Amino acid sequence: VLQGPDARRALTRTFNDLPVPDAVLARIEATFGEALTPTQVVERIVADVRERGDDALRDWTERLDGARPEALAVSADDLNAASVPADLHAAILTAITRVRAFYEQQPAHGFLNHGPDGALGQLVRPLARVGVYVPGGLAPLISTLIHTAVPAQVAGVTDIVITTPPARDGSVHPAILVAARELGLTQVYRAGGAQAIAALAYGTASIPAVDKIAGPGNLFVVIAKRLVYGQTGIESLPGPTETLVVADDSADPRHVAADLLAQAEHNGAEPVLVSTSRDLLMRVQAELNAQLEALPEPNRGWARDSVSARMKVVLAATLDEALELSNLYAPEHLCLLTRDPWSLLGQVQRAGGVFIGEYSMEALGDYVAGPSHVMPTGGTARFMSPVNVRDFQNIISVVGLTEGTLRRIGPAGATLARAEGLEAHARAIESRLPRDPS
Ligand code: HSO
Ligand code: ZN
Repeated sequence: VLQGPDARRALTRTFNDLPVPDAVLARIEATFGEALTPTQVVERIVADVRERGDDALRDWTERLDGARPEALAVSADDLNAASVPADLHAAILTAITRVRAFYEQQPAHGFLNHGPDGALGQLVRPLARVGVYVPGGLAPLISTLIHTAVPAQVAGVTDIVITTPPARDGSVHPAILVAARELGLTQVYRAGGAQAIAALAYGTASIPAVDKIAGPGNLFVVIAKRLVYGQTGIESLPGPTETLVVADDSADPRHVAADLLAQAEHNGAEPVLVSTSRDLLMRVQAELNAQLEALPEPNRGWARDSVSARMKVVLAATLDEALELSNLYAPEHLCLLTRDPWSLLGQVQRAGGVFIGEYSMEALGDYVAGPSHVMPTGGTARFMSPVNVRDFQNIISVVGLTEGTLRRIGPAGATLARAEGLEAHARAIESRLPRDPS
């Protein structure tokens, strides 16, 4: 149990020391025959896909995902034939409807004010082509496709390209295909990891280059997105998930444990518990062990790995200190399980999302609450935001002034230009100002 300065130290992060699980390093050595860093691995993969395109994609998919899909694109027939049980189909539609309704409320329009001085404003335009990365790995993240593509669609993007790692038999999970179909999306490609990010950034014969890549992924995907940024846009750097629960003595230890375990079952997850009650910490510990034992495999193994390798438990002196520590950590998810959680909202400065009270468990937010579950991780919530409509639009500034305005503000512009030593700027302004009559 961490406290005071130890807690501060444990919750302070820098992006470059994103936890790299030992299993990842071991897998790199087994795959490459040498001890490379994840960044070195990504640099190799991206350079290769950039150079050799589809062939490189197939090679890396075979090497890393164990499948060698000749056709990288999912065919229209496969897309149309995909089906899932009726309850799952209905749940997919519920998620799409609720996420869409949420983003339709986001103000995302521009402005153009015409006045006597002329017009100034902002045009808002949808991006032309967006890539959505849907992680495969331990679970087919159906919801992630919905939570990334819907805000893009609300923004007005019509050309949306999906990449997702294929299963070992080369297939894409039918529920992902059904969700794509229900979203009206037809471009689905079998490619995952850094190789898929490289393909989306540089384009290959099969996969078109996009203007922005959105969506979460494992460590390699995050590093790849960082590497290709500039060639293409990225919405944020959502990587392995993390949840910080703030709980006081009123919290139900069963709920606290359940919420921590829900995210712990994600690959590489980091659960954090901050409480003002030592008694609660003890009771959550007991609950956590009991609930872990009760989970089926393979989920138990995944959750146990996150809990044993990365879980942090903090005893805070007050709720103020708990919130201060949370702001320092900048969690992807902040869950408030306290007597009066709404009273803490004003102190929340940095988090991807805040989940208030016992009926707003983060797991519900993962699916059907409304806001996208694609949120900044690794402390990037200090400067990045959850996926939203603005990520899929660009703004164009509009300047359309009158002669009267030029006369009023032109001299200040010319003066600034000369102060910068930029004579041609000053003359361009003055060329259309009336000459001094004297
Ligand atoms: N909690 C994950 C997203 C997710 N959970 C998808 C279930 N499916 C990252 O925020
Ligand atoms: Zn989740």
